[in-house]
Amino acid sequence: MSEPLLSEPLLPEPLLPEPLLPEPLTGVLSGVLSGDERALARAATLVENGGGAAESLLRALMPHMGRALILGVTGPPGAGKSTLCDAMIQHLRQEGKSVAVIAVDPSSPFSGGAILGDRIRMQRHSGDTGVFIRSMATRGAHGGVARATADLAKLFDAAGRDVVIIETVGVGQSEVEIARLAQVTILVLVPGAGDDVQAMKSGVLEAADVFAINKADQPGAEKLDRELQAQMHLAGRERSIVKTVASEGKGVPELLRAARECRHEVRGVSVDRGARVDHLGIAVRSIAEALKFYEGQLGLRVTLRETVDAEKVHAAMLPVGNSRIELLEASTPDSVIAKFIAKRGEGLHHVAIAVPDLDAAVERLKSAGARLLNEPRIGAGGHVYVFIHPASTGGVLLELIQS
Ligand SMILES: Nc1nc2c(ncn2[C@@H]2O[C@H](COP(=O)(O)OP(=O)(O)OP(=O)(O)O)[C@@H](O)[C@H]2O)c(=O)[nH]1
Ligand SMILES: [Mg+2]
Repeated sequence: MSEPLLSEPLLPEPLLPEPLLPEPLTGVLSGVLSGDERALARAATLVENGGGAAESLLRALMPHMGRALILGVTGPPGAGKSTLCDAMIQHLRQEGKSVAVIAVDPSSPFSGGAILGDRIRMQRHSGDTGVFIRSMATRGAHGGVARATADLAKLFDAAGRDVVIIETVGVGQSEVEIARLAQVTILVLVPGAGDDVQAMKSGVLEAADVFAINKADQPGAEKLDRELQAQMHLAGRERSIVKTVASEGKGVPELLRAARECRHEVRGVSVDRGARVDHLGIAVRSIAEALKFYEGQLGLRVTLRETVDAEKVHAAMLPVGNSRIELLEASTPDSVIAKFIAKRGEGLHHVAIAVPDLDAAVERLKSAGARLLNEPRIGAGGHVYVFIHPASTGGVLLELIQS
């Protein structure tokens, strides 16, 4: 057997080590990761202030990010956003979920008046370490608020909070921007008094993933529901509309369910936690030739060979960790692999990603305008798969497989 190739270092020089965190930050970092609330408060202040220390801390926390559900709650002043947040916190705590809230108040650059109100509304959770509430005034720094809010959300995510709620008053463009930081944005509207849906600022409705018609105990909720449905129908968009009475906790479980379902769709393909690279398909003239390298030199092993008649290919599978390399050889002269090699030479033919819900992924890709090459069909190993044209993917044929 030949020498394994990887016994030689791949890189001429070792990679530079990450700069170490300054001493005081390592304490904050370990505190944040171990769930210490005081460390989290210190980290939040650091992150809010921005600058080099904040950057270093966030970089060090990066491997721990990506787990939280990040919910935006926006809507006009007095719609009941804080009351609704409070009711959602209550419900999430009963489920055993930990929560962080970022209350952004762009309307009062100097006084903390409204923010104080928010704190009071949510303060029944103040003794609960499972709830961390941070209020932030905008201090007139426009781009800065979005940045600080995004970074705080990342911090709370890395700190292991299951749900991060961002409350903003949704009246203008900058708030819409903040709403976009969230994975799912809930737009809180109330019946009656001049909130004609048609007159609503453009961009505000578009920012919503889920509508909450709050104060549904007051007249006009049905009318607003109908108006919203009509508006969504016109725009060709499907959005959940949930009626709530935040002050009584009514409709809150339904609202959270809608938000979670929506997040599932939003994350459907690439960002989905369950998605992974299934295999890399490499077009070769001869599998036997290629194996001299992959088996003989690299040290991988073929675990399965098969011929897929529908695609006119011979395939050899070589596992690499959780995924594998698939060597593909044309089984007939008119095989796509033969055509590929004639046109582009041997090389990477496709990348295959396994997703937990292929149908949802396909739906989403279609509505987003991606170019699918086939309807989902059954291929090698009984897997259902679909191909996406390289024009949509940056030049690589992409295969999605039901995992
Ligand atoms: N009748 C009724 N009143 C509600 C409901 N939800 C909230 N309220 C009341 O509406 C008022 C405003 O509620 P907040 O939760 O402060 O509203 P907000 O949207 O956070 O307000 P800002 O942060 O100032 O923009 C409060 O007096 C609440 O008690 C509801 O479902 N029904
Ligand atoms: Mg509020």
